[in-house]
Amino acid sequence: MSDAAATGAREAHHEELGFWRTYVFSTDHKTIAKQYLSLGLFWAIVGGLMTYLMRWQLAYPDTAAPVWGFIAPDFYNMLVTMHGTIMVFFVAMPILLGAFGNFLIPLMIGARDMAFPRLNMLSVWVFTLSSLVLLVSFFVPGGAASAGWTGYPPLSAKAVYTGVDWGLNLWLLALALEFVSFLMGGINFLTTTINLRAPGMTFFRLPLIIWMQITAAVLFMLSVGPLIAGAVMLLMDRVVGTTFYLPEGGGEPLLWQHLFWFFGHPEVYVILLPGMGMALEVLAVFSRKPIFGYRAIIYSTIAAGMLSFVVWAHHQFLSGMDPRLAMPFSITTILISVPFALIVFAMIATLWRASISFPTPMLFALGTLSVFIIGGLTGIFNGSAPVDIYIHDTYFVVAHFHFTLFSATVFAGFAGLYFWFPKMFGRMTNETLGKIHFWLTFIFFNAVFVPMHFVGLGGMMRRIANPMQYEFLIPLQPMNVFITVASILLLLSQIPFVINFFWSMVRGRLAARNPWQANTLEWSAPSPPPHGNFETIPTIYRSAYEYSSPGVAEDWLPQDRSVPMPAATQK
Ligand SMILES: [Cu+2]
Repeated sequence: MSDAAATGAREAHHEELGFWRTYVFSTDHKTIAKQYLSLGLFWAIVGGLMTYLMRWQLAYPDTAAPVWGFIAPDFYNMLVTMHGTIMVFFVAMPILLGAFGNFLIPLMIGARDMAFPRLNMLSVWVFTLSSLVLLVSFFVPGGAASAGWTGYPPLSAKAVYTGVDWGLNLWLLALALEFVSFLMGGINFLTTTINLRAPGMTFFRLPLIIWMQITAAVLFMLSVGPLIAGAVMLLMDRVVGTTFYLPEGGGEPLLWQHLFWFFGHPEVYVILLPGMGMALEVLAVFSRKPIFGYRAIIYSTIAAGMLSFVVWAHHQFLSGMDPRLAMPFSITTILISVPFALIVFAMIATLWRASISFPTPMLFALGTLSVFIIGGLTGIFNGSAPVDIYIHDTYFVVAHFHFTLFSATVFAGFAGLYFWFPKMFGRMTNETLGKIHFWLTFIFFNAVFVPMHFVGLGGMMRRIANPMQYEFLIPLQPMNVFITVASILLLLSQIPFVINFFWSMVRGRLAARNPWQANTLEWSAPSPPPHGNFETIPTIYRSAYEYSSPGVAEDWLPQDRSVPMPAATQK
């Protein structure tokens, strides 16, 4: 027995940990997952509400300025910068990897905990520290960072001219701490999956979400190194007076763009893959059918992961880099849509001739699929260098990445949350509120982001703070007003979720072990699982996606609702 398994087994019989060790300094992966979830949801509120100041400014610039006074262009830049930073690094990553990765990996592979439970605890606490640093950065002189979430120099290296600008320094520090935290998380994800699988859980019996989580962890760990080095160089330019990125000292501003996007594109998949993995699990359960093309999905995931390292300069077609580089990066970018098209095809084929039911998690999984298809298709436009010349940095791009990231983060995140809520909290959510939440979110999401494509094609650039100052944008103003109104309705659409989430946590119907009649391993543990997860570690005889009969699987049908063990564990 490994160390962690021994600790888990010991702690499984030792429930009397004090308050601090149970809820605050816990080494239990499930508690750590909930800590990540709470921090992620907190930041989602902060980063989400920031958009309303931006949208107000964009729709009614004349009223926003006098009322608030402070939606000056500088403040607007800060809002844009911090919204992007928060949503990618402090919402998507902690929720999709920190919360779901931590919660699901040990439970779904049949382990008692992560391989390094204390490292796991350290990871969430370093993330908390990083969150605090980011919070503090709002209150230093000059306010938080405002150089865009990509922090391009020479703008971001301006401290050498203007003195120390603490907002941006703290922004760099917060990101560095967050990277350290997720490096520790990634080490845990990978080691746990390699070493702590239950007997019989071969790699090709792993649930797809696990494959996608560990691929995401590998992508993150391989791509973040150059960015950390780049960030140190940027900090030195700002504080020590070096000129790595400043042309007047012989530096090269483009170097940062290369280092940033060498990380930035894989980072998109670090978010996207866990999201798609969750949607896949949910689709499989509520289609009552094996996943179509299980191995093809795994190979596609790996192919997309490898290709993601050779597409980065598609963000830089207009940056002044050698234009001959545009062609190879266009080709690799369009190539990378192939594995994703394959995964989407597998999702649709899984639905084909299935006996589909539509509880809330399934609605959100279908939302993930449909929204991702549109986001993926507009990506092909962006990836083509000649087209990108016209749409680069416009709201078309803003619409594109919100379609992909909203799909992976919001729709898949909600699919996962509604689906695993019974396992996390031991209670069921309310279906009526869940369905209302889905339909309102789906409708108003599209009302917000579909028109953005047209605003972008009309020429509106992404960081314009006052569209009324540009004559050619004035005819588009009604559309900006429409988007703002729709975005307020999108915010109000989250009320049913908030009520549902807190009410169900306390008052929801008690959940059985396996309320969805699902087939993966976490459902064989009690709801919620105790410290140590399983009464006895199960032995696995087949993949969760293999059934006795082809087509509609009989194992799925609730012949006997008292049978707790998933089919994957039955001989
Ligand atoms: Cu990219």
